[in-house]
Amino acid sequence: MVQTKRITLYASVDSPFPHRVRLALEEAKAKYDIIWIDLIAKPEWFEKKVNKAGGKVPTLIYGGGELHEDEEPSPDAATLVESLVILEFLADTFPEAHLLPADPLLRARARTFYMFIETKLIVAFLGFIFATVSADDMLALLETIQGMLPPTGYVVGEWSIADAAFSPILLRWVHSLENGLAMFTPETVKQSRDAFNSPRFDRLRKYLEDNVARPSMSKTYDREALEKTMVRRLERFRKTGVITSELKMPLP
Ligand SMILES: N[C@@H](CCC(=O)N[C@@H](CS)C(=O)NCC(=O)O)C(=O)O
Repeated sequence: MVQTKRITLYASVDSPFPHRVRLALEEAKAKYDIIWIDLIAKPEWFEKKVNKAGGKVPTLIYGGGELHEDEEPSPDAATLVESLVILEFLADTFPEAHLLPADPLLRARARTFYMFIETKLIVAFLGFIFATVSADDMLALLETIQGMLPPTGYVVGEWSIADAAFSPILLRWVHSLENGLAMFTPETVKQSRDAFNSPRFDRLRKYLEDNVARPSMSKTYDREALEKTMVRRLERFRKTGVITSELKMPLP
């Protein structure tokens, strides 16, 4: 894989957004460094020195030398934010990896799909975890997404950044039903699990299995670490109503 500049990714274990980027980096067989950011005790230096526009992960530094915590990237390095933008950048930077198909129509289809995930699924998923979106609504949305998939394979046939955009969220939803690390009720869990394991979702289950079987997923998904962070995140939510630095709900 041709790669001319150093890549440093700032990521957190629980967030699906840096996970998207790691999937693409692994699929591209890119060489990259990771600096982990604990979002619940976010270090001040991250926003002051690295991502001055909000201190969010993922942040990808392209160029410059090796970076350590509490260190400002060199001025000749580029700072990239927004997971979908970074996915597109990686598809352009690693053309041999075919992170997007060559056919313009398939490329458009991949982008339409990830925009749907971005505008509909992200909000619904957060709402589901924090109990403002019902099991029925979440299942109906997942059924719509399932309907966008081809009969076999990935979103546009071959694996692409559309799958990187979707699979980290789907996986977290399924695992939240297994570990109960969310604010929803046991009835919601049962209804959602029964539905997901029924023939209604055969295609989506197979799609998830196919993604989980890829080395890029096994290398980037640390379920145990994620669950530990979710416990802390839910504790903070119960005490303060804070979901993320931008999202807060009034406590009852
Ligand atoms: N639209 C952004 C979303 C990134 C985002 O919201 N990241 C959250 C983690 S889930 C974050 O870093 N929040 C900063 C904080 O909680 O302090 C993307 O796709 O990259």
